[in-house]
Amino acid sequence: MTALQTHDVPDEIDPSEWSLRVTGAVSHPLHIEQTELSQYPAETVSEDFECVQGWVAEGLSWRGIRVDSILKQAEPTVEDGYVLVHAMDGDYACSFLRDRAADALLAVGLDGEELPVEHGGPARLVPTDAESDCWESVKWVTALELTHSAPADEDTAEEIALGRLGQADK
Ligand SMILES: Nc1nc2c(c(=O)[nH]1)N[C@H]1C(S)=C(S)[C@@H](COP(=O)(O)O)O[C@H]1N2
Ligand SMILES: [Mo]
Repeated sequence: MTALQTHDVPDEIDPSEWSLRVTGAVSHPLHIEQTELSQYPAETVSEDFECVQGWVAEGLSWRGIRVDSILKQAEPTVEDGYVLVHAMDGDYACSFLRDRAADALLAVGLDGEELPVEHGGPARLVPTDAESDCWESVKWVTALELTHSAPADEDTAEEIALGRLGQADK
């Protein structure tokens, strides 16, 4: 398997409704439209992607914006803390230590093309450290919420992903 698997796009995903909010413990909450993304510096990262279900996609080339450059603009009011990354598919959200989120890429391109909606377009979080779990690669990212302490109940991604284990091929 050298490509990402293609999963059904949930009904609530409408790329034309997409925008990115940066909320929570920040001095300047942001609301970024898709057309404004080109104002941020972009870079390319090559990675393999491995799902806990046992499949691997090798040599993916992601193009996107370092989350750090977006967070800096929002001016976080806490030194460390967490970033809860929200998606457009319902309650799906994943929590990261602030430094890890800052190092991640907000990917808008894949393998030289615009990131397709079935793989999380307009924007997907791509952690750049080797130790990331598949559910941390949040598709359809719509908000970055800065928090002081670790979000508990709202950090749903792992539970949703593991809840699918043994069901479909996700
Ligand atoms: N918003 C959102 N992101 C998500 C998921 C999801 O259900 N919703 N599933 C995760 C899991 S478990 C995997 S393996 C990958 C699958 O990515 P793909 O559909 O591009 O193959 O997306 C991750 N990101
Ligand atoms: Mo997964």
